[in-house]
Amino acid sequence: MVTNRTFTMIKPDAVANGHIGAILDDIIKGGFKIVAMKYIQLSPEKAGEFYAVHKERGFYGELVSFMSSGPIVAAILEKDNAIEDFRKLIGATNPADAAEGTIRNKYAKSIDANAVHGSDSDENAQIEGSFYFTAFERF
Ligand code: RTP
Ligand code: MG
Repeated sequence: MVTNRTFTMIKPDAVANGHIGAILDDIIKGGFKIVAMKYIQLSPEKAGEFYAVHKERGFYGELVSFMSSGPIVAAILEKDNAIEDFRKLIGATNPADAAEGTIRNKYAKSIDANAVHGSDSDENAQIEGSFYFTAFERF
């Protein structure tokens, strides 16, 4: 398994608010290389499938409806220590707790509309990347 990769989505709020360019710029300046990328809108079914791990959580319904509410950018990123470094770059889940200068601090409005996703483990990065991209679509 490739372990120096993570998976991200620029969520519907950040896309709608015009932050795709700024967020990609932060990601690239943060030392990440883009190895796959697409602009896509999830159906509620596909969003539910992606977030199936959160099915039992109280926020699942809202999360699925939010994530299917508009287009997103999905990407696989590469860097040494990618999982941990990317979560540092994006900041805490709740933007109110996100450190100064992080992507969520700069571009997120609420815990639901929190601008970006970042994988939480090598295993999930692999699963999430494969949800969006075939082997042919990755470098
Ligand atoms: P993500 O997966 O989006 O990178 O965020 P995360 O690991 O920091 O958070 P996670 O626990 O995986 O939750 C996934 C997304 O669900 C929303 N959420 N809402 N209302 C709540 O208490 C709550 N908790 C989580 C967030 O939008 C979070 O990004
Ligand atoms: Mg997560």
